[in-house]
Amino acid sequence: MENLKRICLLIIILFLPGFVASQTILGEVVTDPGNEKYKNNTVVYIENVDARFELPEKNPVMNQKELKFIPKVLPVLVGSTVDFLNSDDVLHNVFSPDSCANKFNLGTWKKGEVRSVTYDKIECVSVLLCNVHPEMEAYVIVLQNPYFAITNEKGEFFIENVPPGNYKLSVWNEKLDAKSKQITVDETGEVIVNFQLKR
Ligand SMILES: [Cu+2]
Repeated sequence: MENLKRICLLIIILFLPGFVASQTILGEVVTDPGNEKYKNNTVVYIENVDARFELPEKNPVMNQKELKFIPKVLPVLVGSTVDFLNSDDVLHNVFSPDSCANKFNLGTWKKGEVRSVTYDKIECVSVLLCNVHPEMEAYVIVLQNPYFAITNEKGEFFIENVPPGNYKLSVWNEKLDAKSKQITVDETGEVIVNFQLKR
């Protein structure tokens, strides 16, 4: 009997970490009438989580295809190296004029080639431009932790596998702004948060 108790206790201890549930934060961003087109591509992110995070195994990619940067907005974990890829038959360039983090000019290169930049300053917004095509523009948003999401065309977002805690949830949008919100993620259920984006 005593042995059985011991075995049970051992099983509980071994599997306990697996029972610490992680939750989803979800919701949508809404805008004033006339600004609906900006709902898309809003970054929703937790400002700070007290932990260190592993970088993703694969570098995030910013593509240049059909004379556009794809994606238009790329949120990344701080320390990430972004691979810039040219998928067009024409030459493209990538440069960033903002001095906030990573003022750079990667030069001009042809199809299939990749050049890279490492982003190591938190909450920095890096504007990306191409000096061959002035209409091309995109953004890299550098974040402290991997708990971020980007809204779809309906303005919806999902941040998954968030550990329980109290957090400040913020948004970044190319044209609009919204107040940050204090949220609590506990062990049960989802957290629903909506944002009103304004000019
Ligand atoms: Cu270009």
